[in-house]
Amino acid sequence: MISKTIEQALNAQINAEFWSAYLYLSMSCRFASNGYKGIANWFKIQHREENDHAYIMIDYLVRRGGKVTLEPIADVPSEWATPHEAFADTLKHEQKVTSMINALYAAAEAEHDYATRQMLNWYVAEQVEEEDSVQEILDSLMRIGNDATGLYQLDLELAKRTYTAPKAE
Ligand code: OFO
Repeated sequence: MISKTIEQALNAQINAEFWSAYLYLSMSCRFASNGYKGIANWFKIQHREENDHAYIMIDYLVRRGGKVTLEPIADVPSEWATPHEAFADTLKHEQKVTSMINALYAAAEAEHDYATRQMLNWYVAEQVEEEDSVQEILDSLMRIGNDATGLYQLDLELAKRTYTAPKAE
């Protein structure tokens, strides 16, 4: 059985993961409409990964005898002036998600809920990867600046990203 405190905290995180999915789908649509197929592809895969993050937590909560409560997903922005602006927002968002995962981890420790703590280890590692991959793209965008050829090359590069199902339990 899982405590009410952890149940509520996991439900809030599930909602946050779906919000992230929605945010990245919005970014994907925005750049697809503006001819950046590679960037649109990158964000669409990001969208799928965020859904996975939510599904993993849903499965875990069910297995622990908890109740999953799906709350409405709040509105997401839909306008980004440049790819740089979208990836800068993405990094800021992922840093916020890292803090949320850390807070969940601390809550699980405070409740002596070691199973939840262990499940969250996967998210802790995933956040390191999330922040790192976005930072890498932002670094490229900084170097590219206003160079259209550089942006074109980066778009081709991001078109190569493929979806891989997560290996979390
Ligand atoms: Fe679920 O990691 Fe991004 O938000």
